[in-house]
Amino acid sequence: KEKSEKNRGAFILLEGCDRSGKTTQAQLLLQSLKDKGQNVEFARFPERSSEIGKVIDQYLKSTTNEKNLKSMHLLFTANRWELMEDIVKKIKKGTTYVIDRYAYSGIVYSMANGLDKEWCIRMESNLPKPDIVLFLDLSVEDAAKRGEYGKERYEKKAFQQKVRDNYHQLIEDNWKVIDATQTKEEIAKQLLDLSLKTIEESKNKPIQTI
Ligand code: 2DT
Repeated sequence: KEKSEKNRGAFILLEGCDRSGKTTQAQLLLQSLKDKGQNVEFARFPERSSEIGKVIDQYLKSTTNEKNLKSMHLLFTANRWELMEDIVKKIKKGTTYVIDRYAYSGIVYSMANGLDKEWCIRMESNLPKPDIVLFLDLSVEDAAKRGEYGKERYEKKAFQQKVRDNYHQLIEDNWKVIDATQTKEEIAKQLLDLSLKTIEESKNKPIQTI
């Protein structure tokens, strides 16, 4: 095994529908891991600041119907590739990454737009695979109770219902389904415990691919 893969960091992913508390929990998790002395960084997808990210940002903010859904899907995928090279380098050197959304968001949102599941999955192949997927699961009714959805293209109840159903079709062995109706503190504790365990268990394992 490559020397650089000894004592690597972990790739911890948070996924969930809009309003599942994912972004809040990602920040809490980042801070608690730091407090535990872990070497940890944060990233999110889409990363809207790159050239590709700017196109994605415009797409998400517009509400006119998009005809080139496959090409949009590939831009989201390209946005992952453009960041993951550096992220993997750092993981191999021992940095743990907490990432907010990734390939699975790509698959479930594109499927909700009517794209074929197998096609979507195929387009994500060979990307680095997370060591754990922390899926914050919440019914669309409970999500809607948390206040108004935002104004971006996907922030509508019927669409979110599809997204949630699609997530449930993707659950694999490395996923943990977290009941997002629990208190913020309860969720944070579960995420921290699972993350610390994953960091321990991933240390000397190679990074897998999707
Ligand atoms: P936030 O920035 O609020 O998380 O919303 N999305 C995301 C896709 O359609 N495809 C993808 O590959 C990814 C990563 C989910 C971003 C929105 O973009 C959607 C919600």
